[in-house]
Amino acid sequence: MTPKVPVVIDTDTAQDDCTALLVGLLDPRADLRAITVVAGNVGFDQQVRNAFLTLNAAGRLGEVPVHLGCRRPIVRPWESAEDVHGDGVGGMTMDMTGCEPRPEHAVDTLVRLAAESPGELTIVCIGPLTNIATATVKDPAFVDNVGGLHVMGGSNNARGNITAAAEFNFYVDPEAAKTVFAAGFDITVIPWAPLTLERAVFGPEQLAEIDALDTPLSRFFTRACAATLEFDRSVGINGTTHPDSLTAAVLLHPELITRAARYHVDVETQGELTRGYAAMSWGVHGLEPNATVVEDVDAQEFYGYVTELLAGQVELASPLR
Ligand SMILES: [Ca+2]
Repeated sequence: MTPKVPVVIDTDTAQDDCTALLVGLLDPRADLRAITVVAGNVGFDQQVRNAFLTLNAAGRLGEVPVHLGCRRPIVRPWESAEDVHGDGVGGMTMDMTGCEPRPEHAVDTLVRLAAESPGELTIVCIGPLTNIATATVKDPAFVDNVGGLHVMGGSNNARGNITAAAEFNFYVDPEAAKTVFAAGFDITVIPWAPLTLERAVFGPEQLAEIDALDTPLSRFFTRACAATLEFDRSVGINGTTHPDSLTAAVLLHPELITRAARYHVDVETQGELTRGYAAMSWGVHGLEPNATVVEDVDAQEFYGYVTELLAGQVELASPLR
């Protein structure tokens, strides 16, 4: 049997973060050791509720600890994407009795879990990089103890989403992103554009197929994606976007990656128009590469992988409303 991949998912839990958590919770290759929450998409406490809703949807409530991380970016005030995501789960609720986050702060959890198995843990970073940067500052050994980071963020010489220049995760906490890319981690980047827009959008026919699965997981997916789908259509994207779940999926199934290259990645913190812009230099500017950027994936295989997960049957501890 293939050994399991030890992983923590660091998330600003809304919409596709939920699908990424499902990947970590349902794929037998994943050994998901913790979920750590960071300020990002929607209100912090709503993100925590969304994490518990997703644990329940996966039938794994109580099995994976949830830790609360930084409630705002390092330097700047928090900016939400609630206009994109609503509450992040399409208004779903459940009885939250017993859904208690662990008392340990997420930054301490990241430091501890990395130290417990040096070189083995991969952190799937699908929100702003505030927790990761803070852990980097807190423990000088953290960089070496972490096996790798799979980072969803930036665009590879292409358009942003929150501004023309910047993708949301790096825009919200550019100082954190800059810190992380300068720290010396083994980083794999899954960018917003062009990769996500070309390879990780589920269009109307695919969403109808998922709907037709009619499992508790497919119903959860459809509801969690509904608000974002409306927003995506309003900005000319004909489907739901899945950068976060792609990030988790390529960690567990690197064969989904059909092209990747070494880049030097740095993040703009000063620009008047380019806050959070990821400068991805492709090797001709005399800069030492510090990240592997995923350039292409097998979109059909990725979609098939997600639908297979959603087709599975799970037992819910608490009914979703
Ligand atoms: Ca996210």
